[in-house]
Amino acid sequence: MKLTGVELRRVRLPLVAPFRTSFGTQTERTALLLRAVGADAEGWGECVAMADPLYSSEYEGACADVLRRFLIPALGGLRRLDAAAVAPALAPFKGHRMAKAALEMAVLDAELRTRGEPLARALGAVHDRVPCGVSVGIMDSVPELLDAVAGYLDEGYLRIKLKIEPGWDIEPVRAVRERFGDELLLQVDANTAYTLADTRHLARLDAFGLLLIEQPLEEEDLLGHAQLARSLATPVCLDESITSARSAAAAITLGACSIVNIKPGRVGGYLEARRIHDVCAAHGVPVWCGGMLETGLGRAANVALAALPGFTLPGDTSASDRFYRTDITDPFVLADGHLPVPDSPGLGVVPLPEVLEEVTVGTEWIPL
Ligand code: OSB
Ligand code: MG
Repeated sequence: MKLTGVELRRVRLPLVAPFRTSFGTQTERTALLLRAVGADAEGWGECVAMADPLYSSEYEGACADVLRRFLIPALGGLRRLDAAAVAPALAPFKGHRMAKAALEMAVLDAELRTRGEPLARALGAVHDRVPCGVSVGIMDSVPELLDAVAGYLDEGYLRIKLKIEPGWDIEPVRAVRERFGDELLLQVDANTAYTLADTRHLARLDAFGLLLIEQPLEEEDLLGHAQLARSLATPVCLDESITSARSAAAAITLGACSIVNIKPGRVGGYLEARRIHDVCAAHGVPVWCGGMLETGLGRAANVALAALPGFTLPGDTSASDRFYRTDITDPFVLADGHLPVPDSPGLGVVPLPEVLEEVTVGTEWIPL
């Protein structure tokens, strides 16, 4: 069955509370959703790019543009819905991994729904639920942070990740460790906010028994991360720097990281994400599933991925209500610190029509 076209849909969802990172403060999530339509099947994709190019070079408007002008038209030659054929068909176009990932996700969902196969099974999942962590933004004060962390722990989250930046690192980490004890699984994420000149400062985090420090230095700086890793007891984990299975292999070989955050959007899709999982497993490197404030669509797929055997650390696979009062799918609800892995065909979830209508800012049909 051939693809007849793809609908691009821009949605806007308010966040339950502002989310501050070292690169900015978000109060709403705008996102691009894709609906790949074949003769008798359709599939959903979600593009994780943000409104502005602050996390990486990609942003929503550019993703819509490259999808409409280059990527979707390049699938006109596909003779049937086949997710494995998407990346090769898009390979001539450089970069734009988040846009490519969204398109592959939509085709993959359509293909699996046609076959009646859940995404988790197709990827090689071995669990029917996954342990969940939560990413906690930078706050105005330490007491406010402690209240937020206490709330998440009450909800059952099994691991806490603190966003850090220069001026918000040692003290908040110390306060959380002192208040919640040594048993708490705790890690930090700098989103590239430091330089090698901060090495001695970051080594002060070694006192707090962190699981890892995520992406302290800039995206391109694998050698810098390798040098930093030699000076820290805290394991270095990479997020932004890992854009493919090849870059993961390079980072591991160089000693730039000993743990990898896998985000399918950042690496061009769920199939490349699985290859990164495999490369890391072959090197004995633990992985965990990152998040990009996904709606229920991307969340469903991330939970399926996180059920693969190498995902041995809790991910940023939090419940729908971590960010959204009303998700566009049936909400993912935490049970005993875990989320259930969807077991229906494809993503296993679909948007709720009324909610989708409410959050839609605009739609565009790209015929093939
Ligand atoms: O670096 O992991 C990150 C959100 C947006 C962009 C980058 C990151 C994040 C998060 C939140 O930390 C993850 C989530 O729960 O979706
Ligand atoms: Mg990160």
